[in-house]
Amino acid sequence: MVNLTSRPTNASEADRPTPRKPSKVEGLKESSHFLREPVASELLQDTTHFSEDAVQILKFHGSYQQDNRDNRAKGQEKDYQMMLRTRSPGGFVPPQLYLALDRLADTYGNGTLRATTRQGFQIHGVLKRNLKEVFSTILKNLGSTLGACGDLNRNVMAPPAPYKNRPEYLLAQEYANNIADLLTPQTGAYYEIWLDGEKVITAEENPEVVAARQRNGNGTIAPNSEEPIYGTHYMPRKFKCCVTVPGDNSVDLYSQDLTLVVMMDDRHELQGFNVFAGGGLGRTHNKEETFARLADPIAYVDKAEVYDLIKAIVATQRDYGDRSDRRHARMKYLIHDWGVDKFRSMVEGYFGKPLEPFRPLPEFQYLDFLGWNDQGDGKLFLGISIDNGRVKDEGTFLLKTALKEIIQGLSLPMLLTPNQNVILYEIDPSHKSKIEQILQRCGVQSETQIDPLTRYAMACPALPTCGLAITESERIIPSFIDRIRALLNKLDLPEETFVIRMTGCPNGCARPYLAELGFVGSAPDSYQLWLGGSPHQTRLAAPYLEKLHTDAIEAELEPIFVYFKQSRQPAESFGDFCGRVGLEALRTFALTYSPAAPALTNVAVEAANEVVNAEVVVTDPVTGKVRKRISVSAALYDRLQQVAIQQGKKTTQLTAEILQAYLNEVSNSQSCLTFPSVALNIITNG
Ligand code: SRM
Ligand code: SF4
Repeated sequence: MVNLTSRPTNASEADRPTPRKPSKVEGLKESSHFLREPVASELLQDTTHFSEDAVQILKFHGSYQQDNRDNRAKGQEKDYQMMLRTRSPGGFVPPQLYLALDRLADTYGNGTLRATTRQGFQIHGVLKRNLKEVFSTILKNLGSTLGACGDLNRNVMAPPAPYKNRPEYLLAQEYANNIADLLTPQTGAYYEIWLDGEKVITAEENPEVVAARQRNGNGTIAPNSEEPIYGTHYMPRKFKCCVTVPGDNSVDLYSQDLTLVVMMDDRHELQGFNVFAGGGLGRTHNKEETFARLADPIAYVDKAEVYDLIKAIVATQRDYGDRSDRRHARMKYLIHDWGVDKFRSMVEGYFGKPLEPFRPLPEFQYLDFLGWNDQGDGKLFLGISIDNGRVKDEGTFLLKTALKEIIQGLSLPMLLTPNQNVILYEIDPSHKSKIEQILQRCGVQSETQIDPLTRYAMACPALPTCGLAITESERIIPSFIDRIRALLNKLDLPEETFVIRMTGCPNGCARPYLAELGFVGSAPDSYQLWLGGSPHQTRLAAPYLEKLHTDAIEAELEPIFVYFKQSRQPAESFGDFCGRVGLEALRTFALTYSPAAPALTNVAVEAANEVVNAEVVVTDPVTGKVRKRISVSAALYDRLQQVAIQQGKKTTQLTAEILQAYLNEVSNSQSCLTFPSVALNIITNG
């Protein structure tokens, strides 16, 4: 299905999508009269829930119908409730909106707010009859949910760093906002349904954005449509953008459909943007044709043409993305199927001229901006870690109360981070101690007080609200982290830390495929285990195990951690180690690993010396007989040396222990055990 009639010159007949039956959602979009029906009619009905058709259209407005899965009972109606998600470009939440969300969560929701992995807030647990009140309150308090879900451009991300003296960061926020405006649906449906047609006062749109939305370069828009950029059928699937600055990967730039990197000149003036495209993480278990994919570098674009390029990329996906199979509809599959060169050439058709080559960039690093930071203009900002983004009060932990008190008292704006945390900014230094007192009184720990495993971890909501969850995620990750920390302590790795991410299904909402250790729900109480992502989320991890049962975490992770401890390079991170040695080496090591290493007695160091010298004859101390000739390869000797250093022993001592174990084995059994296998066993078991 194709929305618009005029096609760019670079498109040939062969490029036209093969006509296939459009998916049901395409029909619903077409008959929705630009997102009005059946939502508008069903909202007026006195029912507990919407029909399946209405649910699909409701998503475009920023709300999902869910049910509390903890309360499912055979023969009874589901415990229906709505989730609403804010659209907050760059994570910006003004104080008035935060306080409104806080109130709404208490009055109509489940009493919590959930900071998401795309810098939005979610309210869960809203009944259908209260939906309009919640929508309208958000709208009247400077918020929006339009386009937070559905086949549209989703919340545009940007680094949550309010540095006033670093123009590149200010520009990233500004352009995130402008892209969000450019790609906001223009339908009147949203205000008609939720505000009875009343318009709310919103910030003035940038005139360049307004002009770009109307400019029809080479078929990028349908000039007379209520939706000039999207047309009647909107996008084939969700579309995700971010803007970042060179070197800052706080936004997980490789996971996005479209990433812009702010490019400045030597005088700190904006020149243009480097553009990546084609990232995406959602997949389905046992369907190889679905996969997580990293975004590719595509081009550089001058600042004057950036909106035209964005429209050209959107138009390419809009017109050529798969509209029959929703599992194959994200732009990553278009780029995968076409290859980057063809994709670039098709985009050039809509753009109207050749694209400039991508420019060099420094390495990207993950930054979380937690703790107290200087804003660069005399004021401070404070990053507060939130476990899995859940803002709540529970027992003596009163994060929700603390945030409300601080924001109410000092009227501070907030930036939500892509890692489910919050940053409060515009803080006068004289208020620092007051804020610290409130946080302390409410039991909110600072970033240095929490385990770094927790600080860098993320988990999606999964059960009980997510209808797609196979396993627990947010509710179980704290116990997983405790167990992993206990295991690391046992293995004498108490300082070790790495990025852990967990999801309750393979859709990848907490971006587990970019973590150093990823858990992806695969069967009841079981997780796929992904290893080898980088600490800075610049590389995809790979699936090591298909179904790791929750009971087997220690048993499966211990060999991997031991191998890591023994064979890591200096300062090598866990993810980099797994990525370097590869899954096969990890599996081989785990196969030969036995946690219960036999206690070894100390024996003849002289004998060990001879062993490392090469061909030696060993006399069995029990029988006095010469049993075997043993030789040691240079490689094994190197390994012995390495392991001895790691175990804090002399090479001679380690070798002696190995020799003793070998002799014991041979004297106890007449097995055909070989010296290298004994040696390896001891080396690997430490
Ligand atoms: Fe997601 C669907 C939660 C970020 C990939 N996601 C869902 C739904 C709405 C379930 C549903 O369709 O019924 C989840 C609601 C759960 C609940 O109870 O609240 C859900 N996704 C989330 C959030 C709240 C997770 C979180 O821990 O914060 C994130 C909301 C972000 C936001 O503010 O917009 C969230 N989802 C993501 C991300 C990460 C990202 O965007 O950076 C991804 C992977 C990146 C990507 O899109 O490729 C992601 N969510 C999905 C997918 C798979 C999409 C695909 O291409 O296959 C689905 C299922 C679908 O769309 O069919 C999904
Ligand atoms: Fe739900 Fe799966 Fe997303 Fe988790 S990853 S929120 S289980 S869709």
